[in-house]
Parts: sequence; C-alpha cells; structure tokens
Amino acid sequence: MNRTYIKDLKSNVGQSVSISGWVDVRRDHGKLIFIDLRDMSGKVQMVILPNHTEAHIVAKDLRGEWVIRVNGKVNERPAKMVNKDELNGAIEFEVLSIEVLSSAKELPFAVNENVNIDTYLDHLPFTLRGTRPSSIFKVQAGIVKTFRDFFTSQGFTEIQVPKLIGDDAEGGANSFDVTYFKHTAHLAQSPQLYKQIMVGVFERVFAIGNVYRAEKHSTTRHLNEYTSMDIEMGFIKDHEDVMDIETEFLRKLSNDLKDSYVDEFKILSATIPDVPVKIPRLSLREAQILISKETGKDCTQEPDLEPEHERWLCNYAHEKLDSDFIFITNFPTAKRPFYTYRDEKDATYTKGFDLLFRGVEITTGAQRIHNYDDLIASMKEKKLNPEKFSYYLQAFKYGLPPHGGFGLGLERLTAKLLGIDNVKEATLFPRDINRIDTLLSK
Ligand code: AMO
Repeated sequence: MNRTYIKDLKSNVGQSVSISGWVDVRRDHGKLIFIDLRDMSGKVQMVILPNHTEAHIVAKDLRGEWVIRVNGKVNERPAKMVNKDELNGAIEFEVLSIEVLSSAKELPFAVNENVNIDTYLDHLPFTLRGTRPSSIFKVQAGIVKTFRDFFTSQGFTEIQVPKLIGDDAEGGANSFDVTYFKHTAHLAQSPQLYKQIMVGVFERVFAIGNVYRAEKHSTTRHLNEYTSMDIEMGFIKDHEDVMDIETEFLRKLSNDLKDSYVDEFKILSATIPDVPVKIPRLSLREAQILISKETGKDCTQEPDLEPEHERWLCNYAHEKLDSDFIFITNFPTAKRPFYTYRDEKDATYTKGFDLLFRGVEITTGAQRIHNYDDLIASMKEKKLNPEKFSYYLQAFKYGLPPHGGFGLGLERLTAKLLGIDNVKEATLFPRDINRIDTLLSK
C-alpha cells in the first residue's frame, strides 16, 4: 500500500491507508493504547484496540521515537471528542497492523521538554525534532526561498563564492587564519569582493552562503559561522536604491510568511511584521541627536551605535513611526570598510547604512567606490596595501559601474521574526567560541 502523509488523512475518512513516522507520545488507557504519530507533515492520534491482537502486542513495546509503518483505518471522531485546534482533531486512526522500522534507545528527556540551552544544544540531533525547533527551521527555509525567488525575479543571478580567501575584506581582527597554504589564508568573512567583481559580469548578483567571524565572545547575537544573504547591483543612483530593493524584498517576505507559515508563527507566539512601503530612514547623526534629546545622555560624538541605542531606535520606530524596521544611514568613513562610497557633501561620512529590526542590526549595506583610483586612495587611507588586492582591483581597472549591495544575516533575521532571544536557537548547528557541536571544554 502507498504511503499517505499524515496531513492528508482528513481527506481519507472511511478508507484504509498506510502511514509512517515516529512515535511522538504513547498513552495507555487500560486496554486501549493511544499513540501520537509524527511525520514530516504533521501528527495524528492513533488508537490500538485490544481485539487487533497482533498490533496490540507490538504497540505494548513501542516507546518514544521508534519509527514505524502502520496500516489502519481513518475514522471520524465522535462530535464531543473533536479538537478544532489540531490538524487532525476531527479524526482518529484505528491501527490494524504495525511494522517496526527502527527502534530507539531510552530517551534523555521528552522530545518537547523545555530544557536549558546547553542541554538543548548538546542533544541537537534529538531536540531539533521538537515542535518549536522544527517550526523555526521551516520558517528559515521559507526566508531563504523568498530571498532566492525575489532576487531571481528582479534579474539577479545567483553566484557561488569561495570560502577560502587570501585576504580579509571586512578588516578587523575577526578573521580566522587557515595555515595549510603557502601563505596564510583566511575563512571568508563575507562574499564582498567576489560579489563586487561579479557586477562586472552579470550587473545584478546574489549569494547565500556560510561566512566566518572569529568573534571573541559568546553573545546572544554573534555566531562564528553564519549564513549571509548578499546582493550586489550595478547602475544604481546611490545607496537609496539598495535600501529600496531590500524594502521590496522584506514586503514580499512578509506576504509569503503570511501565506505559508501562520501555523509556525502561532507555535512560537510570534507576529509577522508589516513592512511599510518606505521604511523610515535616519542618518546616524539625526538618530544620535534624537537619542540624546530623549534620554538626556549625549551620544552625538560616538562613531557608531551601541546595542542599547539600536534597541532604543527600534522602540522609537515601533511606537512613533509605526514600523518594526528602521534604516540608519551615513556612518562615518572611519568606521566603514575601505570599499564604502563617501558622501559627496562630506567625505568623512559614507553612503552606507544599517537596517535595524526589533532591537538588532540585521543588515549592513552601502554604495561602493567604483572608481579605480578612488578605491586605491581609500585603501591607502585605511593603511591597506593595494598590491594585496590587485586581483580584486582588476574589476575596477577594467570598468565597473556605480554599484551597491547589502549583507543580511539569516539567523538574526529568523530570530527577530520569531521573537527568539538567542541567535543560537535560530541556527541549526551553532558554532561559538565554546562549542562546535559539543562543548569544547568537555
Ligand atoms: P557586516 O559585517 O555588518 O557587513 O555583516 C552583515 C550582517 O551579517 C550579520 N552578522 C552576524 N550574524 C551572526 N553572527 C555574527 N558574528 C555576525 N556578524 C554579522 C548581521 C549583519 O548586519 N560585506 C558587508 C555587507 C555589505 O556591505 O554588503 C558585511 O559583511 O545581520
């Protein structure tokens, strides 16, 4: 008999079908045995009656996470037993025979038990099966799908970029060294240089891939390996065009989530944000003046936003501007990477931006310097040796249009969308300074 998925049982009332999955919960009520069976599509309550002797004998041995194939009949539940909130609350599956495909050893705890984060991470191959984690990563897959679909529909070409690189583009101390090669190589902190090079080929490109940051601390928003969703586009007017297309993507994402992931948001008690046609935009200085005025603490001389400022600005946007998102623009040149375009009005500021969402920065983007000589001058100002970047510089030497792009952290976006406090919970297998699967101190 062909396998029927659990979500489709409702349309098979009165029929005999075969289903397969994991034993989620088992309850014995005298001679009646109830089992909730879980497959990739949902859960159903099964009942094993004592008169089906063989099935009853097998069922007595079943425990949590055993994998079984079951033949049986889909019955309507009596009216007073119907549970409207459940996928299969109106039916019950009467088991006729059971085949054990795989047994499981004794479980460390119940699959949906609320355990502390370390216990949760120690047991990921098991804990990820829970309702909450599996909902998180279903939504995450949906985000990636919309990103890919949206940018493809806008004429962008998806590219695969190397993760082993010769020099670090983002600068700073947080790049990992790789010592295998003749010269020390690095793990890519972003696809930055390659996505810019590829503007010379395709004009519009995007990349979805893992990037690496040697963050020294374990925080609730930093990972050592995360998924960066990047775009780069040619022939822009300035960074406003980049913010516009990110806004359009977010509006599409909000719609797609509302179409396909309402159940998952319900499980996580999270709300899908509405995205305004124009996400509010403030320059860093405007934002700092506002924060200083409202909080009485002067931050107008600081070159960047502190995490508490990001939270404040998000609250402000939510309360006063009716938006869960806010762009902060025009960061100082001194604080941005060498490739960032400078504001013509004042070259100490850039045409770079951050996007803040529900208290956290989820994106950095900018217009880039496209003129070869200006780029070399900018490198020298940042005490970088242009010779080390000669490979990348060919793209500029041989003509690159005005361009810009952004990098969006998938795990931070997932966490903030779903109201998750720790970004590690929005990462399938998070790496941080203390843990690569198992605790490194173990
Ligand atoms: P940036 O370094 O700001 O910019 O990174 C872009 C976005 O990536 C996410 N992110 C992280 N997520 C988890 N753990 C980390 N350690 C971490 N670091 C960054 C954030 C952040 O906003 N090349 C530029 C992008 C560009 O200009 O196109 C860059 O990488 O969501």
